[in-house]
Amino acid sequence: VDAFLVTHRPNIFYLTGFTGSAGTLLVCLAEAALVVDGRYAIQAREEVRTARVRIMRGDLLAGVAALLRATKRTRIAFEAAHLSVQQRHDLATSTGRSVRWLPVCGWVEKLRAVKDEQELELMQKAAELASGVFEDVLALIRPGVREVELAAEIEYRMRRGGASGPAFETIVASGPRSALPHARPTTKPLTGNELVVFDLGAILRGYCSDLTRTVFLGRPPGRIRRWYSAVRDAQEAARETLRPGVQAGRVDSAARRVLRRHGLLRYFSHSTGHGLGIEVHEEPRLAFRQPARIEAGNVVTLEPGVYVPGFGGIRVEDDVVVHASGARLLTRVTRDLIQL
Ligand SMILES: [Mn+2]
Repeated sequence: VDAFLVTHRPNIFYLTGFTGSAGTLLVCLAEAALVVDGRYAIQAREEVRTARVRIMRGDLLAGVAALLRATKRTRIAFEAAHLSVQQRHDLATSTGRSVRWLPVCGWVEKLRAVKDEQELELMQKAAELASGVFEDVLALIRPGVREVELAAEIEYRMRRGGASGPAFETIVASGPRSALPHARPTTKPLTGNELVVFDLGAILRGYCSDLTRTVFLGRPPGRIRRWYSAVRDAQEAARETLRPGVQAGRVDSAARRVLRRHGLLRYFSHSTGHGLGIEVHEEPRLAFRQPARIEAGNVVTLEPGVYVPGFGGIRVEDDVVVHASGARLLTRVTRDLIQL
């Protein structure tokens, strides 16, 4: 291709360092141009070293089309997953028949999946921030406090710790609501003798963390202790499988095997983990029969769980980086069942 049009913000950030909310990147063989509007003129020039900054009035894609008309580039790749049908139509209309638009997928995502030392340092800090905040908030967890209050405390403290925001909407799910893997916090107060799932993550200088712990308020009955250790063992089995060259699906099945042995597999309703970085869900996916190979430098979550409808759920999630010899933990909170 003569050029590659990058429209996905996390990809633009990865390639240029630009953190603005609107921008389009045109990568050619010898140079690249970041097209932004006047709001980002100062910021883009400060942040971006790897591309020329072009300030445009009006629609950014129309600006890109004008650039392309002027440069006689004829084969342009675009990010098929990150351009709307309308945008694709408008581009084709404004560049005319001289330009061939080629849909491509995952070009930058594939690069992003392998983190360099500098990225790993940031991700370690993002993981430590989430870990520290969770440990601090433990002191506030007691019967009577509402889910939303704890979620607010977590997000506030992450922000105070330097996060630009939460990596996703913080989950605090208590009692039967903990059986919903993506429960939103409600005004429900915590009560005694119930499970509470906390899932939180911080964005620190562009990089995400993602941490889940399950707490029991009171003395957990034997059944819950057994389920909890099955989930923890499933996570451990996945972690032991994780190394460069292994298929992502094998990491997932290592966790599934443990849960099956405990008769809990039918309560595990999602995949074992996902890549983590500039986005909270990225490559590689640790999902059922996923054939992609794990590489050194991948950062993934390991988060098996069991969700029993009407009763409650248990999930344990950590972030790990893959090294030549295996997986190293980035998050650092006890993985024992926390009793309060
Ligand atoms: Mn996760």
